[in-house]
Amino acid sequence: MNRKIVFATGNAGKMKEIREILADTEFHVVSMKEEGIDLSIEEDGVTFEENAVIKAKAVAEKCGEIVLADDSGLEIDYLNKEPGIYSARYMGEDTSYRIKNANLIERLSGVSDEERTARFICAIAAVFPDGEVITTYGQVEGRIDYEEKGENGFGYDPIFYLPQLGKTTAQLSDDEKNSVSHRGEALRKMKEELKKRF
Ligand code: ITT
Repeated sequence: MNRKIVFATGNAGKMKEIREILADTEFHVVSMKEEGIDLSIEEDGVTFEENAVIKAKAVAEKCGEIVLADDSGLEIDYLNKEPGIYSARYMGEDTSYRIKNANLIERLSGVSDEERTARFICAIAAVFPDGEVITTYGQVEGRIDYEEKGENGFGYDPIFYLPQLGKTTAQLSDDEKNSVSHRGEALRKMKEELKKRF
């Protein structure tokens, strides 16, 4: 029987990508909701890694499975790396990304291409049933676009432009995004760690 991994996320956009990236493993990946775990977790760490570990440990306390968590976000250099670890909470958790994205574009009005640099960052934490905790990391460099483009992905994807591809990450197919993204990189590293252990 395939070994189970519980993913400690309530974000459906992340979960879709995680399932695709881990599809070629022996693991059966379920969300915390599918595992029947309903938790609101206070993310009070000061780094992506700390918050990923906080989420994974909170769910690991509720089940005996391997638990993974993703903490990620967008750093914009011109805005002193805002929204950073506060990416989900920026302008309020319930504010639509139409509004958040429009606000970030507005805050960069008049700013040149060279100064619009930004990156998506992702830390993945794993808590194993024996208590071992490890993290992996991924990032992808890009720029903040001048308008929203594309319908795929989620969150800040419509304004995150990849100069080398001439597209925002919302204009990429799922496979294309996963092959270049912060989450793809961090999860591929985590797959290697899982292979060493199971
Ligand atoms: P969980 O904590 O339940 O996993 P969350 O959405 O609260 O869900 P985070 O605290 O890690 O997750 O916040 C990440 C935010 O960063 C996310 O809500 C998006 O706004 C943004 N983000 C991260 N990865 C992204 C991606 O691939 N594309 C677009 N936006 C992304």
